[in-house]
This record gives sequence, C-alpha cells and structure tokens, in this order.
Amino acid sequence: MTYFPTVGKIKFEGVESNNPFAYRHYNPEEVVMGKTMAEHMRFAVAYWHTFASDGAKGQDPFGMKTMTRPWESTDSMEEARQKAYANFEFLEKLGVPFFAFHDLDVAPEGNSIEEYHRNLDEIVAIFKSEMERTGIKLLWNTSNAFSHPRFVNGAATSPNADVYAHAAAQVKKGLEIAKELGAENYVFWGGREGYEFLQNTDYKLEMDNLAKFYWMAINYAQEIGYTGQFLIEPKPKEPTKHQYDYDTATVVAFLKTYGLDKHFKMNLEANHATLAMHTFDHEIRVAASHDMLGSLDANQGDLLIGWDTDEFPTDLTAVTLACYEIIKAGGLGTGGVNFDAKVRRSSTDLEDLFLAHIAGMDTFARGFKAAAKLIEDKFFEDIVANRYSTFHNSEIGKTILDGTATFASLAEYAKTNNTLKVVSDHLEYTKVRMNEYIYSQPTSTPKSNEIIKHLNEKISGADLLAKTSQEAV
Ligand code: XLS
Ligand code: CA
Ligand code: CA
Repeated sequence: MTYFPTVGKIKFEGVESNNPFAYRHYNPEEVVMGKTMAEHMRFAVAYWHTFASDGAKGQDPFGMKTMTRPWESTDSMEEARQKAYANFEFLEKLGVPFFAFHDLDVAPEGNSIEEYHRNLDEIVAIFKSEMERTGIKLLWNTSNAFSHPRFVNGAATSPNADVYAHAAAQVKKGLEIAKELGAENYVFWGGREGYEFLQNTDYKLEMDNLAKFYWMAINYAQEIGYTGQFLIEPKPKEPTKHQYDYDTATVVAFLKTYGLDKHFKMNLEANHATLAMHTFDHEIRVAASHDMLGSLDANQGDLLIGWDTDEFPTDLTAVTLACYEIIKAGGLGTGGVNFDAKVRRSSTDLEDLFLAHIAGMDTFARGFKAAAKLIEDKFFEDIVANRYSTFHNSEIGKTILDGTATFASLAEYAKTNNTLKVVSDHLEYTKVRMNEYIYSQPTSTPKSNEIIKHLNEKISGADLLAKTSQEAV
C-alpha cells in the first residue's frame, strides 16, 4: 500500500532545479561548520498537523475541512493504523529523520483508560517496527491534556483533583511510551494550564500543583529509566486567556522557584514567540543564556491575523536570525527542527504536504548557511565587541566586569569623566549589510563589519572603500 503514489524520494537538486519535488537549498550531506546539514537541522515532521486532526485538513472556526486524506476511515482504530504507516512513507520520501506526536494524535481514547492504553500499545508497536525498518527516530512525544472536556479548566492546574489524577495517569503512560520508543525528549505544553478569570482562581495553589506534577514526572522517569530530555513549551495564550508558561523568561523563573531548572529545557515555537510579542531569536537567546535551549517548533504566525496560525516557515530573515542563535548556542543537542506547521486551507492537494515541508526545509537550510557565513565573517561578533569595548578595554569597565566596582568608585570616576560621548550604532547600515548575507552574497571588501567599525572611528565607509580599492590597484 502506498499513500503518496505520485511522489518519489525527494532529492537535493540545487538552485538550478525547477523540480518542485526536490530540495534546492537543503543538501543533507553538505558540511557546514564541521557537521552535515542533516546533523545540524535534525528535521522532524509533526504528526498532528500532517496526519491527525481536522484542523490539519483545513478546518477552522468558520469552515469545514477542505481536504480528504487516503488514510481516513470510519473505523478510528483502522485510521490510526493507516496513519502510522503513512507517516513512515512520508518521512522516508522526504528524508526526514524524526517525527513527533501527542498521544491523542496516534490512537483514539475509547471509553476507558484501559481501552486507550490498548489502542496506544497497538500503534506504538507499529511505530516500533517501522522505526526499526526505516531508522527514523522519535524527536519527542507528549500528552494531549487539553482537548478532552475534562481538561476544560486545565490538567496539572485543574481546580479538580480527579482531573489532576487523570492527567497524571496520561503523562505516566506517555513516559512509558517515550521509554519504549527511545524518544530523545518529552514535551510538556500546557494549553489549558492557565486561567480565564483570575478572581475565581487560586493562582498559588495551581502553580504549586504544577510544580508537584513536574516533580512526579521526573521521579517516574527515573523510576522507569527514561533518560530523555524534558522540555517545556512556552505559549502566552490560546486556547487559555492567560497561560502560565507565558514565555521563556517566565518558565525559567518558575523552574528556578521550584528547583526544577536542572531537569528541563525549552521547546520553543516561533508562532508562540510572536504571540508573546517576542521574536523567535529572542526566545532562543533567552533559553540559551540559561543553558536551556532544547528543541524548536519551526513555523511562523501571521502578524495581521494574530493567533496561532502555524504556517510553514518561509520568512528567511526570521529563520536566519533563529539559526544564528542556534549556532551561537552550540547547536540543538537532543533537540531538532520540528515543523509544527500545517498547510494552508487552500493548499488542498495531498502533494502540498511535501511542497510545504520542502519549503520549510529549504528556508532553514538557506537561513542556516547565511547564519554560518555571518559567523564566519564575525559580522555581529565584531559589532558587539566594538559596542561593548568600554567594558573590556577601559579600566573602569574592567572593574564592573570583575565585580570590584562600587557605587562610590563609579561615582568618583563619573565626576572626572565629563567627555562622555554618544556613539552611533549605525543600525540601518548594519541591517542593510546583513541583508546581503541573507538574500545574496556579501560582496564587499573590506567586510561590512569592518566598515561599521571604521564608521565608529569616524572614517566613512566610502573613504575606506576608496582607500582599499586604491590599495588593490
Ligand atoms: C500548540 C502547541 C502544541 C505543542 C505540543 O499550540 O504548539 O502543538 O507543540 O502540545
Ligand atoms: Ca508547538
Ligand atoms: Ca502552535
């Protein structure tokens, strides 16, 4: 049985190729900064947006689904089996090494916890044998503790202890599945962990309960010998008005407050970053600065629409800056680039699933290579070094960095230093030169960062260029 008869194995053909079913930028074997692109990117397909929900088939709050898929069946377990096999055919054809799923994406709940576990076990067995056959791995699994009506007011922050216990049973099973399938990570995303109305909410009790829930998960993972990385996925809102895991900084504060910080890293989603009024690169930088960069959910939102549209990432500037932060952070470790993205409602062909993933992978490959070039040329490093040079190169700056400065010593110095000058960042010039790395090739000699440095030294870029071309002559 084939689910995608019209599409063969997607290969790298380069920018000259006009074949829509080929990579034009993503060459998995290309070595960049000492590793292959496949090793850097660790791409993953999100089961839910590709195979599972009606939302993945075009359904939205105003309209029915617009697509029908060959794995659909009136028998929910039969559909679960078909999807499982379709997943591996899709990943093999794309050449993607990882997938990710929620428990509810892969098997129907049935009428009891026992029935649900039986259903899950059957599909997990298919996953296991298909993983062995293909070498495809599980980037992460997670528990959907937000769709069922019982979770109307949250799971680990529900005001109802019975619901809390049910959520615990679900995550317990999720961890067993993670162990069984060797999941590299286990994700917690709390879509309903938050509140609609603060005055009917015991905020402190809910935060304490959430921390206890995480501790129970850590203890259980240790008990069963599951050693994958735990990840929390921040999101500020939607479906809940206010979600507790608002953004990276909020989650870090929560984890540190409850002594959980050594056990968790972040799963960061681009669309969640923008919902929190941050950029994706901001969230990556904050996580990395706490040594908590875990994995990425690659997508993009639509700033005009304003909710979690989960589009495939095609914004090359945003992706390049995200890749820049990934490289600066030392890579993704056990994480990867998971396409938590769905085809648009009007992309109705089955083949659009391939075209959309190819678009995301090519965008990331192109962004990553541009970021590598920015790093190789020390484009931002030199700018940053120059910008902070008073801390590194002046006596007073050094006392601030080494912690010997006091208010008294700084005030004494400030009084004697009346020549303080504002130094321009030349931000517009910086950004337009950065664009060359992203959209074409940096062409200038000397390098743009050197020109910016010289601008700071009050030599105009034009003078410097003139000087260099004279030297060249
Ligand atoms: C929803 C989230 C969800 C998580 C996993 O907005 O992105 O899909 O990634 O539960
Ligand atoms: Ca996500
Ligand atoms: Ca999302």
